[in-house]
Amino acid sequence: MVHQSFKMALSKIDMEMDQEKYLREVTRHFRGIEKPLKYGPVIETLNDLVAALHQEFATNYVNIEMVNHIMLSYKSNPKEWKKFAKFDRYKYTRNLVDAGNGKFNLMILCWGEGHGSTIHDHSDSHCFMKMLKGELTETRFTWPENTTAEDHLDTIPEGEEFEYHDALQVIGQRTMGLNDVAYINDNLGLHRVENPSHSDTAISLHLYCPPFDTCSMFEKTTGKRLKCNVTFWSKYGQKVEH
Ligand code: 2CO
Ligand code: FE2
Repeated sequence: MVHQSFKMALSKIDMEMDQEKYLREVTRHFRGIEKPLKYGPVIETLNDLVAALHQEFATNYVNIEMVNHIMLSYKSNPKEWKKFAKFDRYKYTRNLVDAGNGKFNLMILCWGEGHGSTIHDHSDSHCFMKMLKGELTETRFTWPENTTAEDHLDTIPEGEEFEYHDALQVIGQRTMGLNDVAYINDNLGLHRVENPSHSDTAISLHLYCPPFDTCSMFEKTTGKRLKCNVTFWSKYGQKVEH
């Protein structure tokens, strides 16, 4: 009887628990892992990686440590991903590899020499970023302080123009090399990612769960926030016409 009601409770959770809500909730606690798990699946190819991710996201109970393990375990093989690696001359490109049945997005980002992102958030999703080629520097920032010009009224000299600054603070910086994985979510801050090389390109594999198509960009010196759409340069190896 006890067993029966336990099963009923579980199936109720299964039906009612929206995976997106569940993943966003785990976002508050997960911090990323640096070594593959001892008991995780063996990932030898990009196809293995995609298959393992589909298996992991098949139910509502995604083990985010396992997702991290899968990203860490894959060893970059250019032959497997080169059909997705499409560059633009002026900015980094986002190339969709797999839409994960709507539960995650797997994509390859191609960074030309010196290309970089704005400072941005990740729309409350998990973001795993793995190096496939070259190096990327990730700089993390605090969220802008939640203050308004009114908080500064007593410090504004009367009759003078007040320019309100709320600069973002740097929390940390790291340079990632081949096969490294970085993890970020909104609780860990904002980031900017840049290819520090002026002679080599860089390529990275990103997994976002849940997927998102808008995020916010931030101005470093003012903390000003701007909502923006994120788009794909190509999908499944085919260029997207805008
Ligand atoms: N988040 C950025 C994007 O999806 C890339 S920086 O690494 O997370 O365009
Ligand atoms: Fe990012």
